[in-house]
Amino acid sequence: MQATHSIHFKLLCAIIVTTLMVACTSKPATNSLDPEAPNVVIIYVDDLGYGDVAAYGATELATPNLDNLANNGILFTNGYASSATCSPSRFALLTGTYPWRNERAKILPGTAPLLIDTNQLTISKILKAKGYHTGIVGKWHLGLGNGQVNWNDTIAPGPNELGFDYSYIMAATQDRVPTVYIENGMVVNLDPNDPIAINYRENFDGEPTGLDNPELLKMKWHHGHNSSIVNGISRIGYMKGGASAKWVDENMADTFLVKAQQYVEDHQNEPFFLYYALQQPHVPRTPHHRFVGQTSMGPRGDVIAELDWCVGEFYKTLDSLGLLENTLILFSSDNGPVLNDGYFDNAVEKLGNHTPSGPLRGGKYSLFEAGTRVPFITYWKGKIEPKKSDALVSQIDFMSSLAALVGSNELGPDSKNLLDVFLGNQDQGRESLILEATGRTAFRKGDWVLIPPYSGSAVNKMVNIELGNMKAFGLFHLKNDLSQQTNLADQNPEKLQEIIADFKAIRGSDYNNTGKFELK
Ligand code: NG6
Ligand code: CA
Repeated sequence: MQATHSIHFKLLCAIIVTTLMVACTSKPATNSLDPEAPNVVIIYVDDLGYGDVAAYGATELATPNLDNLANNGILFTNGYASSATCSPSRFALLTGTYPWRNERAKILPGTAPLLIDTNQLTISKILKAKGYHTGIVGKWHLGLGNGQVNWNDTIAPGPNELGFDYSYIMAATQDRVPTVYIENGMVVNLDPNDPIAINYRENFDGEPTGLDNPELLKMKWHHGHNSSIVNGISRIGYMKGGASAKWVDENMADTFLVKAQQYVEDHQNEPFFLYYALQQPHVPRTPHHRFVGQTSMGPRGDVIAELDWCVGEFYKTLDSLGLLENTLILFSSDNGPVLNDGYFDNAVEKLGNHTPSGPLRGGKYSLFEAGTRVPFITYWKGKIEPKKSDALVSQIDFMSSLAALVGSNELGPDSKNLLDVFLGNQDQGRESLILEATGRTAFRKGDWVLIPPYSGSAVNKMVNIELGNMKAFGLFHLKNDLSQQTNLADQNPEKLQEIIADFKAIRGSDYNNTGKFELK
């Protein structure tokens, strides 16, 4: 009896040892990385303004967890998203390429094909090639598939074809169909007997809409957003089927948080890169009931409180696993703030004294500063010394900088290696940067910003935001005039010409998209 036991035991040991050996030797050949290589986390939020964070000057909102990162890391005062809207900013972040180089880099519908060519270099590919495990949790909004997506089958290409080993995403935005989560290309909880169909042009017979069935709505639409109704909220686009897979908006923050935490737990023993893209405070603003009423500002304030809490809980996970000293955290927002972005949610009425843009002019969709200048924080416990930095930096620089961090020589086409600036060893950022807003571009150079003339209304009346469309060139000196009140173009003709020339050198002669290239 004793002997049989010991034979069994030896056999078991042999099996375990062999399994471990196989497991070890079957690691990918690329994984030559030092196991101590730092983890990288990009925490990316949606429509959070420069003035929405207490560390950036907000007095009416508490954001203790964002403040923790900002006050114990580097708070950048001149940190930019590449665009004043989402898809172009995300495109630039992941590819290190200016969005105006890709004519499809506009706000995408939920049915858009993948915006990034699968041959194009991405941050995730660079880190994966260096042996990192790579994951994305949250908002994607970069298109999926090749044009004809069957939502009931594997959805590809998508993040998993762009260097992400793991993905748990919403396809587009919280206000666009399909309103389902997609994990590694498969809709989560889909019942094959209730297939999903999506159409952005016409409704499916018999399906209620926000336009025809306002009695079914718990949140009313203000402009747009009057198509299919999901969870009492009408969306952009029409959707049929997929009942068991539909998300519950109020649980979305928790869902993404748990997935992000799980990802870190699963990969704590290897170098990982996580792109954690939260949906707040984009519309529809649907705080979990734990956060309802936590601020005096209604849903917009409450989802910022929720966002802040999520960042805090995620931080605690890194802390409890002992990963903070070995993880670089980059925090930013995809574009500036907006109040009424299409639903009646009291964002305007309950704003009180809060200023989502802080001292900046404009907001989401705008070529003025608040469109693209956003909260921008780097944090690495024990490695980054806390400070404020005025260096000119952009999310487009993450790609080349992270490549440098992991010992890769790859450079994104428009991305600068600012690793030393992001780590606080240096204060010299970019010399210049092209800003984009709904297809228009402006040019920041040093303390100056140049906005070329654009036709179109000065103000988008629906969202009540100044777009930055001016009849003549705008030239502003941001150091002396942060809120862009004084146009110095007429007073400084030489400066104006100098900056136009620099702008053209990067952007090309057709810098304001007139289609009229200048004759030499
Ligand atoms: C706009 C939507 C807005 C928002 C935005 C995308 C209307 C009228 N407005 O077209 O609500 O969804 O697209 O926001 O439909 S972003 O942050 O993803 O770029
Ligand atoms: Ca956005």
